[in-house]
Order: sequence, then structure tokens, then C-alpha cells
Amino acid sequence: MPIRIVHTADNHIGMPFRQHEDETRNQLLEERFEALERLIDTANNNHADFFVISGDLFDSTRVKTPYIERTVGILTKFTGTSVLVLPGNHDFYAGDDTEVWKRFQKASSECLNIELLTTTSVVTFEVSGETVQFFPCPCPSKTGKDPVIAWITDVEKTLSALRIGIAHGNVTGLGMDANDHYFTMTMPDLEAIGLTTWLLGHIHVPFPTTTSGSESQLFMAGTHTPDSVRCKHSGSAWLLDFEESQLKNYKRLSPGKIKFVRIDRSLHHLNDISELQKICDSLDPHAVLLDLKLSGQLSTDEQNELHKSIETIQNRFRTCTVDLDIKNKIDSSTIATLYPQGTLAERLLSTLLADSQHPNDVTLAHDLIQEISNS
Ligand SMILES: [Mn+2]
Repeated sequence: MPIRIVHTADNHIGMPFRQHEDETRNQLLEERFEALERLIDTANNNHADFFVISGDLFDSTRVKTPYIERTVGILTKFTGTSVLVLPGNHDFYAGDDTEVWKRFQKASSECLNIELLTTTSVVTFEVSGETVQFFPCPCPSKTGKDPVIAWITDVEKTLSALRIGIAHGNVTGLGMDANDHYFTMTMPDLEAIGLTTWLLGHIHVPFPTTTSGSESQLFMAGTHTPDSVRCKHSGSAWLLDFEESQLKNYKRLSPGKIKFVRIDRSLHHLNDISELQKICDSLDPHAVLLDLKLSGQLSTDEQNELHKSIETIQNRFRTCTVDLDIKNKIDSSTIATLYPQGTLAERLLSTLLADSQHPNDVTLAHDLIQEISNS
């Protein structure tokens, strides 16, 4: 019988999303619970033995009690052997007084299948005749330089057991923490410490980069559902199978149901507007949080069309923010009105206007001429 683990991290329950408006904020807050719930369902449907959370289940150490209780309610539904919860750097464990974990332990006191990993000591299970050892490395603070994995070096390991390290922090080469503020680990250190596999959190992007395979000593869960427009994946987690204390295969799961989409376009013709409209029509207005960044030059009529289009798009999407930087288009009548025929300015602008390959040039030249004539 294989040992099956679902691995997640960086769920950031209670993330405030302050930059968004109320409705969007609620949608995003809610999605983090729902995606966790979908992941538990997937774990149950796949008969997973363990559900491992490698840090930052919560967004902060002061997350509201109702959020903690709701999270515990979701985790309790896991039907496997145990849910293992590691404090990360956002929800670090600095002793029994740490608010989030005090409340978490109170909320989960009746839940025998939830194990909070606050100490650096081996947690052992016997499952289907196999021994599984977990080596938790909880974060003691929000930032830190001391390697959280060091304690494992001196610990006696059962070499016939499946040995799984659980840690949260930056990994050199994977993250971008140039100052080593986030418990930086190196791949050689992780590989040399004598464990079968590492289940890590902190970097919100999954590692390995392949969606399935059979060889990797370390896994970065990635955030389970997108948290900003910077998130390029659709939410991730891992389904891992081990046999005879070795990794047999891994598969990426995608529990997320929302997507941040930024459309950055330069508009010059009616065609560009209908093209924009078409792209927006192809997106799911309930799943996509749309962010339009529109620039370019349009005539008055074209600008009216654009405003109608934006109104249609905004009515369709639950969330759509628009950043507009549209300049008035320089056309032949603008040139004729401003510059007498035959002047250098008129000839230059008319020539540039005829060059449809470079629609920005005529506007740029016009701006420069205005600047010179005003100085
Ligand atoms: Mn983190």
C-alpha cells in the first residue's frame, strides 16, 4: 500500500486584500476558505493518509477567531490519518502565548486528527505497516537567519522509515530573498540532511515546475489559490505517493477557482476596441478579476465607443478595475485646423499620419511641435 500525502502551504487565511473594494475583498477572502475545502475534498477522494500544511496557513498571528474556527472546521473533514500544521513565518510560533495558535488549539481541542507542529521533534506514525517520520521545522518569528532545519542533523533517523521534513522559508535559487531574511535554506543542505523528501512552503510558486513526475527530493507547495495579479499559476498543491519509503510519483493539484487577469493594451483603432471586447467576452466573469490598463490614441468617436465597451465589460464582471491613459488622436482635420498647409509642421505630421505602421509617431511629433511652439 502506498503512503499518500496532500501537501499545501501559504493558504494565508484571513489575508486582508486591502487594495480591493469591499465586494472583491470578500470574494477573495471567501475563495481562500473554499479552495482549502476543495483541496480537503480532493485529498479525501484520493484516500490520502496525510494532509500537510507547510506554513502560513494563516495570514498573521492575529487572525480573527471566526476565521480560525472555520479553518479548523474544514480541516476536521479530512478522513485520513492526520492533518499536520506547521507554523510559517506569517503565522509563526513564539511560545504558548502566540494568539493564533492559542485560538487554533482551543478550536481544535476535540479534533484528534489535527496535529500542530510547534516543536522540533520527530512525529512518528505507523500506516499500512510502514513507519512514517515527520521532521517539523516551525518558524519562531516573522523573519530570521538561523537555519530552522539544523536540529535534524543530530537526530537519529530510522533509515527504513519514510522520512519527511516539513519547513517554511526561502530556498536559494527558488526565491528572491537576497538578504536571507526568511530562514534561507540551500538545496545542498536540504538534500544532505538524510531525509526522503522535503515538503516546503513560503515561495508562492510551486516546485518542481513540472506538473507530474517521479523524482524530486523537495516540493514547494505554492499558494493554493491565486492571491494577486503576480500569481501566474491557477493555485497549486501536491499529491504525492510513496512506496517502500521512496517517492513513487507526484502530481500537481489546482484547487484555485479565481484568476487575476491584467490586460495591458495600446488602442489606436475601432478594431483594437472590438478586439479588447472579444478578449473580455472570452473570460469567465465570475472567476476572473479583471484589471484593464489601456493606453493609446483615439478620436472622439472612438473614445465614445471605448467608453461604451468598458461599461459593458464592467457590468459583466464582478471585479473590473480600469486604468485609462488615452490621448486624442491626431487626424487630418486636427492637422488642417492647427497648421497652415505647406508648413513644415503640416508636411511632417501629414507624412507621419500616412505611416500606419507607427501610429504613435504622429502624436509624439505633434507633442514635440506643441512643446517647441510653447517655449
Ligand atoms: Mn511565508
